[in-house]
Amino acid sequence: MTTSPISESEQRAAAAQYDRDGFFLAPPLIPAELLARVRASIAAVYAGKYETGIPPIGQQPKRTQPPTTLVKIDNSHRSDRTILELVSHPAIGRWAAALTSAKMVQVFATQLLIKPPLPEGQVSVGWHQDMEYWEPSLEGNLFTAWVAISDVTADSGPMRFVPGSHHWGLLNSGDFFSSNLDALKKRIQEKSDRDAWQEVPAVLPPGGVSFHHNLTVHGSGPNLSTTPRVSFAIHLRTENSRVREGVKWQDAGFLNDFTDLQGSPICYRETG
Ligand SMILES: O=C(O)CCC(=O)C(=O)O
Repeated sequence: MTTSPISESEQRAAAAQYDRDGFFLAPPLIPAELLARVRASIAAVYAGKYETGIPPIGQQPKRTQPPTTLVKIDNSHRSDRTILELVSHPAIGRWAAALTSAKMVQVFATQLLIKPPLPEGQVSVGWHQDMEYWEPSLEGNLFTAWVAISDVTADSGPMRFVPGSHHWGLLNSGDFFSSNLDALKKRIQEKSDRDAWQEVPAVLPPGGVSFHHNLTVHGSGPNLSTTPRVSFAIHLRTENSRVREGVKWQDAGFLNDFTDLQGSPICYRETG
């Protein structure tokens, strides 16, 4: 677990890697003590118990059994103070700022993702670019931090990134909700007019964090381990981003109003 400040040379190397590849795997950032509390909060939210009385976005089924499909719970940080503490953790903010040279970093949406261990073909996350989902409402410097709560091993269906794909432009050819990764890969290759395709798995220990650019192509395969893969995707913006003209927050779905600091907490602000 790294709490130490990020040195200038470390920052330069990390930012260069992020610019080149479109993603970066930070050293583990979240203390074990917080992870233990977050796991208890996840169990409560999963069961429909909301500490703040605010439900997550969208219809949540009554859950009394372990999951049999991908669980995606949007904005549970509004429902639970410990989850809010995690997603706005200053260590995530510091690394986010270091990678993007930001003066300010703000959370604008989160997803709790639980991928149960199930055979091939049943639960994957289809190749996509995050911007496909944000482009109607937002523009500018937007990106994602992904925090491993469980041990994300090579066989647990880790996220996989296609390095350099953030230079391919917005392709609008992905689908988070499809498990047909091969068909999506073909569609993305055709649209981007590229045969070359490399995949890098983001294997992370509990508390490990990856960051990816809003145009980086990513997805994940089935969880072939014996335990659920548990994580949070934390969607972030810098001061160099904005709501598109004419967009009203009530029409922006799972995106939180930037002026609502409970829904959109600030996790980094430059001082001095
Ligand atoms: O958890 C995954 O496998 C995919 C998550 C994702 O698409 C994201 O964090 O943007």
